Amino acid sequence: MPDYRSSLKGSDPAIYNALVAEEQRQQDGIELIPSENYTYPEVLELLGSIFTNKYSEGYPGKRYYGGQENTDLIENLARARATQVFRGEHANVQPLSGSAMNQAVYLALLEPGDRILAMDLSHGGHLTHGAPVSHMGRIFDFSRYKTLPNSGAIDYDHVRDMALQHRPKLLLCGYSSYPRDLDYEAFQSIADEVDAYTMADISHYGGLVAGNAMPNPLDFGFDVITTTTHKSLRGPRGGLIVCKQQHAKAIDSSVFPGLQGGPHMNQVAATAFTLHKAAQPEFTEYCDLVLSNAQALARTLKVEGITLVTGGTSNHLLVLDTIDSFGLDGRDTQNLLDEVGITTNKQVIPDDPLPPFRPSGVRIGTPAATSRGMNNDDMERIAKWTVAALRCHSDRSSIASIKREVLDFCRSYPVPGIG
Ligand code: DSN
Repeated sequence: MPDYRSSLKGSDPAIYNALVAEEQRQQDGIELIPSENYTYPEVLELLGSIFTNKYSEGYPGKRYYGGQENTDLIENLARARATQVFRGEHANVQPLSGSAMNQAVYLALLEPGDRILAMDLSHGGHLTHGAPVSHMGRIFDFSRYKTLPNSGAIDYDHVRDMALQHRPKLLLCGYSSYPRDLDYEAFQSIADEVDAYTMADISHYGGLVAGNAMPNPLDFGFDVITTTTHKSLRGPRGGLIVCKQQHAKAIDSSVFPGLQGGPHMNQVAATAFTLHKAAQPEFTEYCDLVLSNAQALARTLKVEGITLVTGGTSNHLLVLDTIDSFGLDGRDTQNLLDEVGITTNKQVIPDDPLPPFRPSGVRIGTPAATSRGMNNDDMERIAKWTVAALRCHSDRSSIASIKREVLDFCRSYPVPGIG
């Protein structure tokens, strides 16, 4: 194999140095952003492989260009593994990432102007679920359900009332900042009542569904699931769609030629490998640890008196109300935690009185830390460092001492793929 790194050092030292610095940053800190993860060394190898040289418009057996014997093989494997792991009838593994993946589904099943009922972004939904600033928010007619003011949980009676009132053609669930599991049976029964398609964007917890640690919407009769491949699934950046056979043709044509040109075959190869890993018993152990680590974080934070949206978690993520807990907004919290080597992201909380760039909370999660082998005891330590840093934020020597402890701790947990 050619040594790309050593040639990069000579040919573009600025980019090489940034790469080395990023390796150091990832190794020296605790990654708590719930949508991030450390991928497998094999995925890095495949992403940097010569599959990146190939154009493969079309699908296996029906491509526009020649020379597809190896690309057909990897895409067929990726599709077969996706349908097996997610117990679906058809899979498309070409979406370049999450936005294109969701757009492809809307455009496959609906006509512009059709109505979609989805979770409000500020209550834990996602930008691509029709936020007014997104193109899809302008092309389709989105109605948005919110969570309950007191508990922060979804009220399925409210979703049903909205569905009866707005008669959507698509009922969409899934979240990027909702710390609870979903009742897919309730969603499916509401959709049946109004004759809507059902779609679950399980991007955040796709790995946990693949590892059988969380319920699979397809088992409840959903039409489509979408998931990015780089979050809890631990794969390359990308998206995949798994659907009922009746939607296969519409979804495939919507991805290509509807929305995209040539797929990234290096990414498809890495997705195939990731799905092979997701089918192994060790992956289920990993997913169980992701969930129990989230419980351990929540337990310790609650003992410390921290306010958690919905009072806790039943998935891989937690949303902390930092204004209520520390009198610090999410931006200041994120910046302070960066200083001690704990990476989080500022986050709006339901009905947040503050703006998105300076919201009332932060979001944390356990997939990345768990990929480094961190366990329940480690989560307790991380929660205590987090609280200590935020409580003594104006005391520079305490901040420096927490930073040193975090750094020492991180040395015991090498990042997969670095070194
Ligand atoms: N940016 C991702 C997240 O953090 O949830 C979703 O797109």
